Amino acid sequence: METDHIIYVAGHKNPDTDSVASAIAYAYLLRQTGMNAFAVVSGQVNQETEYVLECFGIASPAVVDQADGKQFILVDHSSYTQAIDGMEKAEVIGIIDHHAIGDVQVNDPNAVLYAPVGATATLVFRMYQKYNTAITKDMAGMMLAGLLSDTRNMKRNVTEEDLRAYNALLEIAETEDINAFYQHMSEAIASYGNLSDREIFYSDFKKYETDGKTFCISDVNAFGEDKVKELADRMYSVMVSEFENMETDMAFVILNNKTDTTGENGMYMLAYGNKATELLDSIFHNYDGERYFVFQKNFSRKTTVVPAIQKALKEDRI
Ligand SMILES: [Mn+2]
Repeated sequence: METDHIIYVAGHKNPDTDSVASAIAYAYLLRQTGMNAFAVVSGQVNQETEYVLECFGIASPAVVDQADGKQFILVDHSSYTQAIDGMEKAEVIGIIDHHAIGDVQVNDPNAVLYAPVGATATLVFRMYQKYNTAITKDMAGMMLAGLLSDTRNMKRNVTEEDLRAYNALLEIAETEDINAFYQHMSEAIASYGNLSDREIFYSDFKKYETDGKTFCISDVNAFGEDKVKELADRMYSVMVSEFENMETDMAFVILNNKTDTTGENGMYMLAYGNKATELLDSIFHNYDGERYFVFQKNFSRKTTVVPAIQKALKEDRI
């Protein structure tokens, strides 16, 4: 069967720009090496990714919402809770990721690349160098966008390797005003177009499991403290009404204040579910007693919030 020879390169559910850009750029690289690889997404891309794709004249990858029986390479995730449905019954032949190592099984350990860099795009850039393959202008632009998106304009979780990738990609992509480009990306992601509150809530939503307990975190953005607070209340309503559907023990929302478009200001968090508020307050000690956790600084879900919650759950703190 011909379809047996297609290798799908896919990022996580509720795809973000790094996830989509990495899938596109890595599939492109694999095709240069003779593999029949294609980038796919689990669902519609977000507004930021849409803007970036349009900038570089690239079509949005096809949607694959059932992985069963297909062959995959995963980028930007490695756990079944974040993978396309049916991934347990798919064959995963490779993983490239910068998150904590997940539970997806791969037969060949050499086909797995994990490194704690700022973006998966940096690791895809590493693969281009490994295969000594020229990077086209549009692929450079995509990888650059993935890097900017995950590192909030090179302000967060940036390693030496990210910086090297950034400088090389910037030169190839010929992006004239990188700060303006990032500002447009930020505006796109915080605009949410015509999305309903429920769609906003699920636009960057991830599920985690620690010691048999599950928790979910939705990561959303708004410009300015007033807008953050308004969006926080709307997201709280969604969190409460969707709680049963999430099949989780605890739910959290991170609301980034994107006032400073070259980076980010503070953030809010919300918690709901079995002792979720108590757990979060035991970590950050900043619950306002009613609804909000208020932070002067912005923290990364991946490097700060998730590890802190996992640690608290492991310690059986509540
Ligand atoms: Mn990423």
